[in-house]
Amino acid sequence: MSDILTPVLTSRWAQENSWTLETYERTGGYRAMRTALAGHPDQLIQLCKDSGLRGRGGAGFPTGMKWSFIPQGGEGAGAKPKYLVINADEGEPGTCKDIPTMMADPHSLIEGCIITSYAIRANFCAIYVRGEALHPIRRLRAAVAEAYAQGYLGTDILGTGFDLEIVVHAGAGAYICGEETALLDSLEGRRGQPRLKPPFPATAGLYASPTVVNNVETIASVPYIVAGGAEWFRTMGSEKSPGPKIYSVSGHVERPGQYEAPMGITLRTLLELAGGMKDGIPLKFWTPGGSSTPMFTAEHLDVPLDFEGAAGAGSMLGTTAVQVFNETVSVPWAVMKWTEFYKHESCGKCTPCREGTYWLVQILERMVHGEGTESDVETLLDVCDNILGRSFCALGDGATSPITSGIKYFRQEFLDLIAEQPAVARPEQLADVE
Ligand code: L3W
Ligand code: SF4
Repeated sequence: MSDILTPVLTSRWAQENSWTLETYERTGGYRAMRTALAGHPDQLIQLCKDSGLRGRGGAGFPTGMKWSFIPQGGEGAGAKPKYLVINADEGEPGTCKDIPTMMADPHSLIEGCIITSYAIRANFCAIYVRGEALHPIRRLRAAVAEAYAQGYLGTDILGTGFDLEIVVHAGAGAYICGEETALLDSLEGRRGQPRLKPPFPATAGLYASPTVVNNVETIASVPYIVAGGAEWFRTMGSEKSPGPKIYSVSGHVERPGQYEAPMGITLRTLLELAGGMKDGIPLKFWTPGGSSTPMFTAEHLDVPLDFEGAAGAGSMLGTTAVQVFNETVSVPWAVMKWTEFYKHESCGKCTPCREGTYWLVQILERMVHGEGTESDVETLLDVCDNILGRSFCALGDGATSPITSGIKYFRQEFLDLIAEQPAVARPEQLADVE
């Protein structure tokens, strides 16, 4: 099984003091930066395009193409500055890949930030970290300080004439601030709520200037692409979804954790890596990429977990947060808990999501507590239909995924709640889930 483990992004995680500059440099760190700064920025954009790297935050947008949207030229007086913003507001339920990356290998992200900033001609980079993640914030700040002290950040980096400042910014703990434009508002000191797109951040982002917003894992991949080349990167994964990926596996498995593997791995293989189902109790349902991605069942064990494979089977790759649930778990109960999360995190800006998530929770809670009515399943689907595609941002759409997919695969379980009115609210069900 070890032959399918890459590892690239996690290659330093087991090293002693893996987070220090000393370990990073001893294991080849900051060499890619030297290579990159010796070349032309446009070569880096082309390299990123050639590698096929796609955004690791959920949407899979081609990274090199995003960089190329930053307008170049017009560097004289009046030209707007360019910015790089790292979305480290990891908040999607089940997602735990960016925080471990920042804890174990913060310099890979910093080196990626330097190379990317040079490529897009940015002299300022903000890393927006989820506010609750105190330890990663401290570790990242310590690593940034090390990089400044070594001359890798600041003015005239390594005598190349390139200047870069990096600021590690702590968010205030709102899921919506993982949406890129809400994140930008929050970074500017405003209440984090999504902006209308277009204009996309590449045109008008931070302080209305051209801004690349990329996920931590995306940018941490960049030094490896510069060091190994586009062809090497494409030896992993599939043609349209190349490269390695960190899958966060949680729930009813023997060994929950982060597993790095080439894009396109299946749940069947991931389960083998994670020691199989906990206590041998069979699989019932799972999410390929967090709760915002429609759930899968035991029928989907061989779906390739890349952007095309997940979409082809009716879901999304999302953040590759693989949450695994065994047969003891009530689907309506799990769906209710996820929906409570979305209701709580809805920013309230638009009516379909603000009101819709409220009503979804009302209906699910009364069903789960044995007080449902015969029309509840259809009402749930109707409310979802009025949220999906009618909300201002992806949070509203994501809130409907657990419900519509749960009813799609387990409709009878919802109907049984009404027919039998059993008491199924059993929070202790997941007490042993790590
Ligand atoms: C310039 C254009 N730029 C698109 C850029 C856009 C963004 C990226 C992707 O949502 C998904 C969501 C969550 N000119 C452009 C352009 N861009 N067209 O490309 O954009 P988009 O709109 O496809 O997606 P998004 O708004 O970034 C991300 C899902 O991921 N998700 C994520 C959850 C949470 C986390 C987390 O906790 N860290 O990621 C899980 O499934 O639901 O569908 O940069 O500007 N013409
Ligand atoms: Fe806010 Fe929800 Fe509307 Fe997004 S969909 S803008 S989170 S209310």
